Amino acid sequence: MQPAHQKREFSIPDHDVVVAGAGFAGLYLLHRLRELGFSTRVLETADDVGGTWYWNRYPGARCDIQTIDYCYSFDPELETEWQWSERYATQPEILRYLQFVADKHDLRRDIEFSTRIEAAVWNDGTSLWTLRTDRGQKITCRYYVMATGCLSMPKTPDIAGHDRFLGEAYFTSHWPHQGVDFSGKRVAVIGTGSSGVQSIPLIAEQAAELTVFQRTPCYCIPAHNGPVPAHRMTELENDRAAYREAARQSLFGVPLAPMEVGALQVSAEEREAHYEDIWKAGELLGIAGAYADIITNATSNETLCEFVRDKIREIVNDPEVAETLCPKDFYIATKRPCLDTNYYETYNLPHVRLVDLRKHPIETITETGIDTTNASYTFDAIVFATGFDAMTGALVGVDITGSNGLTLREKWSNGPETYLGLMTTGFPNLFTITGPGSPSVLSNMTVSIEQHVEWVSNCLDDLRKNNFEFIEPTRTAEAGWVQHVNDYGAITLLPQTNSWYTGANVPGKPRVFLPYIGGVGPYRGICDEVVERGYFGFVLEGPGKQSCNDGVIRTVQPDVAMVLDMIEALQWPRFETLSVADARAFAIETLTGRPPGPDVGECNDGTLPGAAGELKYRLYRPVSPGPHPIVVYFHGGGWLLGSYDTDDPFCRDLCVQSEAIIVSVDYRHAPEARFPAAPEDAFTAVQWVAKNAASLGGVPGQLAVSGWSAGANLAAVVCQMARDADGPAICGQLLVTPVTDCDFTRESYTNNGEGYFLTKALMEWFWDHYADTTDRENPQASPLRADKLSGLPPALVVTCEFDPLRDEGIAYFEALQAAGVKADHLPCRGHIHTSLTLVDIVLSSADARGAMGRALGGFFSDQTAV
Ligand code: N01
Repeated sequence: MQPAHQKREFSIPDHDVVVAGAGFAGLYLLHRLRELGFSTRVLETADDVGGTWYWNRYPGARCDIQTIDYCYSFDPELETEWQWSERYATQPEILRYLQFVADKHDLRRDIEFSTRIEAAVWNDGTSLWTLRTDRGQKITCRYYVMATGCLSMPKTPDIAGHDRFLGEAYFTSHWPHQGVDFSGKRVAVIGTGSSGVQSIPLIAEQAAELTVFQRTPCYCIPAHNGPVPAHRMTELENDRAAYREAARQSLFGVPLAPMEVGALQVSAEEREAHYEDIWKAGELLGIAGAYADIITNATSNETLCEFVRDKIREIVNDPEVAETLCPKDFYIATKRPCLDTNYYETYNLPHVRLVDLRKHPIETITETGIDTTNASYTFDAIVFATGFDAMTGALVGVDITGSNGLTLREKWSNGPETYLGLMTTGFPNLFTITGPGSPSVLSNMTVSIEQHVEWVSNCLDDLRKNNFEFIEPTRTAEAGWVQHVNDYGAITLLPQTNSWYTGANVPGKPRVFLPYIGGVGPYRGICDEVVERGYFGFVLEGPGKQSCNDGVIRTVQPDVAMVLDMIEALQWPRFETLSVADARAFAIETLTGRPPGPDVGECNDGTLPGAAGELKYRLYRPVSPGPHPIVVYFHGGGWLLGSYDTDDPFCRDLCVQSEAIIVSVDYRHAPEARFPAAPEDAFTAVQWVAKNAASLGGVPGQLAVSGWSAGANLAAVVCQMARDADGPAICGQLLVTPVTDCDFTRESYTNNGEGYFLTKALMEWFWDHYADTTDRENPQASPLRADKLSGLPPALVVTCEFDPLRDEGIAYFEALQAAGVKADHLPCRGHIHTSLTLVDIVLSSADARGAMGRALGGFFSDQTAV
């Protein structure tokens, strides 16, 4: 928690709130804040309302979310007073709509047009923002809200000679109000993002010649503009309130049911038919939501990429042009796809040509045209559709100085840091509408804007009601949120693509995945939870008072949270409430339909002699030619559940990652065979594998052990038994979230004993079935209790932050180290006991699995067999 400001004064400002921008966000904010009785002033650079729809007047400018969704929902009257003429309305119609809203609610009287905020300075002495405008005004306010839009700061042209051209030069982002007539002209368009794709067909209709300069092709699907589809209109009109609420709770801000299956879980024919439907439907969100895994699984994604490429090849007559228009180096929906009208068809026109800047980059713009590395082109007009300094450009474009004298530009020099995309530490009482770290551009903007406007205005109302006049996020909360935003991005393919989502389109901009991809409904839930928990993660101050409920709002990895949510939704019974037989049956049932894990070279089942009868095993062999080192693996399941094949995807993954043979062996289970049956079997199995290494395709002497949970307990115990029995030689132990002790009092049991799938009660149940209390302290049950830990093979101990077993895993690692054993610890932040074995489900554990594979490889290459 930050220290309270000792003598915070709260001077009287000119206005309670100043809002920058009179687009969708600024207009609604003004309306809302006025309703709540805050004196509010909106400052707007343009000479009228509209924001992005004021500036982007290029031919073909339209929304790419259906207009019945891309509109306000706060005013029930407005819903019926305004009728959209088209499914995707044009810029003039959307601008008229915003003007209509401004008139209806008499908003203009509190908007100062043609006024740009140049600087804003926080004064700690008065607890006010002082804003300086380009008209020389100095305005003070208690709260300053940036409603400046995510795509409002055009990218500075980064093409040599861009100011040399003596003909007509236009920017799609600042199009002349009177329009442009290209008739009879030779025109160049640079850029093939949404703005280029929308304007190119219409410019081609007028121009004598059109040359498109393309650096990166985009994926487009046809908009099929026209009337709003009847079924959507009916849905809306049947129950407007329910429709709007569904949008608010949805992933992208449009009430579309999410797909639950992955692209590879259906046949190629079914997939193709589904993609045809998406192509015919003409809906942008249909692409990102085509299948549940389209933005997380590269192979799934590629099926849709290839479908769109085939469409391009069908439409465009010249195969070479078609191939140039096919995106090949990024996954679909990892940057915003485009909705088009006749875009690809335009390249069949005789007066339209495409220049591939990947082959021949622009060298310079000249007085008369454009020179690439292999040709000189002459033009009457050049259109720059080169995009925006997105999400942060407009925010750091104002010279904003916070409480510690740091500017926002300086604070964000390595990328934006926000709490919820709403506020940033060091800049009290400054709010950003749809700021970086919120769903914003990954959603229907109007839904996200309304949610932020309502959150901010309700927040100001709450502050006032409680006699607070100061709000600022804590560093802990902000750092935690930034981590969560990054964690979410990392389980998708999006951060891998060069796009304006990552800042990669602007030279020198730090590469950070800017928006929050957790979905608008879940995000709304988080923002509401923050309020319900007393503005969790914020410092609130008022005359003579301060409050702070500090912490991180989301700590569990996002995909782990989804697994936990799914378990809760399916109302899985708690294992410890079942009979052992039912628990075993249910454990098997939970494996149905799980992803199979990666392919291995070979997978064979066999039997080997255990301590008291035969044991089954499954052997996984790498694809590469052998012989290979061998890892004997013991499955998890609390010594009661599971078998040699239940950790199948995990064993496959270990095999692929380590390039070693994995032999997953069974062992007798409790309660039928209680302690010490399991370690006896485990040790016998290791002895047998060591002896038969060559015939199994292994390298004799290159033997490691591994296991997960109770299996990791056995792996650890076997290492001690092998040391004490003078063999077999084991060159490494990979212990994944091991049980190492029978003590339930460690902090991780207290903190993580409930709510993270493996519970304290379940561990007690396992121990009760496995071992008598007198046996539990035996090192062959609790390896941490061994008198001697020296002389053991090198170890990697993997622990998960939200695992009751975390601290005993750490204790074992520390004890090994203290005993001189070469031991490493891999702590997995935000993970639970089961995270690592859920291959292709918990994608965020993939790096840890890679590290485990490398560690196994390291055991063998070190050849320090003990
Ligand atoms: O900008 P963009 P946009 N030399 O960044 C190229 C929203 N929007 O204005 O990818 C040569 O997507 C650049 O090439 P590359 C929507 O969210 C919505 O079109 O950097 N080329 C790219 O092809 C959209 O995503 C609508 O290799 C250069 C293009 O210029 C976002 O705004 C309509 C270059 C820029 O594409 C931005 O779209 C319009 C250079 N130096 C916009 N620099 C709707 O439909 C850049 N390019 C609602």
